[in-house]
Order: sequence, then C-alpha cells, then structure tokens
Amino acid sequence: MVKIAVITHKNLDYDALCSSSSLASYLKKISSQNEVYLILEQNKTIENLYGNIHYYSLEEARRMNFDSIYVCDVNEEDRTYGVELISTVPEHSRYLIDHHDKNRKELDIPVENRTIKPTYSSTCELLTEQIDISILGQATIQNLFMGILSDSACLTRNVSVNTNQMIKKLGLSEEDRLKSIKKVCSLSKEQQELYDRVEPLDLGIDGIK
Ligand SMILES: [Mn+2]
Repeated sequence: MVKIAVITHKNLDYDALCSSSSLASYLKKISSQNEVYLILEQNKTIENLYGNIHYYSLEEARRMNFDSIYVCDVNEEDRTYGVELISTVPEHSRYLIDHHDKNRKELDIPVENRTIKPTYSSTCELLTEQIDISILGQATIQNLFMGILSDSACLTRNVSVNTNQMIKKLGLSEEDRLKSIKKVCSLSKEQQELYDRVEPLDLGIDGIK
C-alpha cells in the first residue's frame, strides 16, 4: 500500500477544492495500491461539490504516516493547509501542481516534481490537461469544470485557447455546464441584496448634450 496525502490552500475556493479532490480520486483510480487521503480545511463550499467527497482534517492527518504528498493550487508556505506534512515525506515523493507565478516563501518541493503553468486559468485546467480524464466519474469531471469557472470569474479572465480546449476535453453537455455555471457564477441571496442597493455611480461629469 502507498499512503498518499493530497493538500491545498487555506480559505478554500472552488479551484483548490475541485483540483485537490479530483486529483485524489484520480490517484485512487490509477492503482488499487494507492490509499489516498484528501486533507481539507472545513469550509461550507465543500457541500456544493458534485459527488461524495470524503476528506480528513489536519488533526487526523497528523496521526498518519504518508509515503507521498501532492500539493494542489498553492506554492506558499503560509497559505498551505497542512504544510507541516510535506517535510514528513521523502523529498522525491513531494509533488506540486499549481498555476500561480508570484510566490512568497515557496514550498519545499524539488523543482523536478513541480508542474507549474502560470498562464493557465486554474489548477483544474492544468489537471484536465495532465491526467487521463476518461477514467474519472462524471461528478469529478463536473468539479473540474467548476474549478475552471471559479478561477476565471466565469470565463471572463485569465482564459486562453487552452482553457477552451480543456473545457471541450471535459465533454460536458450544455445542460451540465449550465448547472455548474449556476453554482459558481450566480450571486448568493446576500450578494444579490447588496447588488440591488447599489446606486448608479455619479462621476460628477455632465452627460453629453
Ligand atoms: Mn487556483
């Protein structure tokens, strides 16, 4: 058995959640020898994911011994949930998959084990490219799309031709895409109330007559 930890950043957003949970289910699927533990900070966003996501707290993880560790969507010591677990596994078994370019203190992960693509919208886009998505279940595919949507502000920024190709690769139906868009991009009740209260901006400039 190979005991694998998958971790991500604090203050979970959909890209962090969806990339780490998708990678965890991928690692489970590629070998029956893999015993995979997704380690996440408590966050109510987790309830919005597709499929049954089973995860562990840091307290539980501290009591385990891992053979390898995968870090998703973060390369900063102070933003990583469970950062202390990294030093407990052999250096050559530490992996990073991320899309951020500017970092504070970087994680102690060998350069050859880092997959970082700063031009990508999201870690979910990067994962979609790097792994064999045909072995993933529909819920995981749907989660990968949510991660792409979330980090790209619903495909309005940081997108490229590659983003488009990866969305095509996911192969979701229009209906399924809309379901994810609704989850990620619509305003919450509280946000909508705030939005409705916003007055038109007065720039102090007279309109053109
Ligand atoms: Mn991200």
